[in-house]
This record gives sequence, C-alpha cells and structure tokens, in this order.
Amino acid sequence: MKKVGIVMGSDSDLPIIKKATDMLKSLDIPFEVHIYSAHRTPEEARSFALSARENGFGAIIAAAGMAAHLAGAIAANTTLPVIGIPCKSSNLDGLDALLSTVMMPTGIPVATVAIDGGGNAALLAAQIIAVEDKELAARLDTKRAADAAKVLKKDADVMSQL
Ligand code: RP5
Repeated sequence: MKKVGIVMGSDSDLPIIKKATDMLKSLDIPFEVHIYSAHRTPEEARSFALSARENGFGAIIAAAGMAAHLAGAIAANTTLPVIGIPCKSSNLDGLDALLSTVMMPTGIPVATVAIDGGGNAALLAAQIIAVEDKELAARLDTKRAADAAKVLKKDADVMSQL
C-alpha cells in the first residue's frame, strides 16, 4: 500500500498531526511524519516533495500555521495530491493560515481541509489511496457505517435526556 507523507511546519503543530496519525493508524495505513518548514528549512521541504513519489507515497498532508506556505511549497515540487491543514496558531485564530493554504493560484492545487482538521486530512488521504485499494475502500465504508450508527444511537437517546 502507498504511504501517507505528513509534514508539519513546527513541533507546535503536533496536536493537530496527532489527530491525523490516530486516524491513519485506525485504518491501518502506513505513514511517515516530518517537521519541515517552508520558511525555516525550505531545502528539506523541497527535497522531501521532489522524492515523495519514488519513495512510495500516495498522498501528502502538510500542516502549518500563520503565513502557511508549506502545503503550497510541497505541492510546487510534486504532482502527488497534497492536502493542506491550516493550523490555528496565532492571534488570527487560523484565518491567516486558512487563506494562505486555500488560495492557491491555478496550476498548483492544494486540497484544503478545515482549520485544525487533522482527522479529515487523514480521511481524505485514505480515500485517495483507496481509489486503487479495494480493501481500504471497504474499511472506509465500515467506518462510515459505524459513525452513522453512533449518530442514530444519539438520535434514539436524545428525547430521554430532555
Ligand atoms: C508555522 O508557524 C508552523 O507551522 C507553526 O504553526 C507556526 C508557529 O511555529 P513555531 O513558532 O511554534 O515554531 O510555520
């Protein structure tokens, strides 16, 4: 199975990445995590992106806050799908990172999830890899059904709490 590459701009983004790695583990998807910054270690970020396809990755998650250029910088150097997580790490509550990540110019796409959306970033990466992996697609179907069952249980319980 293809691996998911996860890159974060700083170790301060780790709580968001943990949500993604927990999700990938629950789906039995291999991953690799790195701290590479678009600003502080641009050469390492570039080199990771350039070699990602030949190194067995099928999708890359890039998480960064503030003037968040990491996902775009990674996407500039690979045609693998790149999923950006804007992280809430400044006085602007993540709106700065959201706009920096989502507003990519035509030619270099970044699929951007919600601010701090580590779980959905992992699920989107899983869905990309599942295009060519029927067993993973079945695990995703099972998870969807289990999530729906939890909501229906809450629906059944809600009147008794009110
Ligand atoms: C970004 O700047 C990082 O992704 C992080 O979200 C933010 C702050 O980084 P630190 O100053 O906490 O290292 O590049």
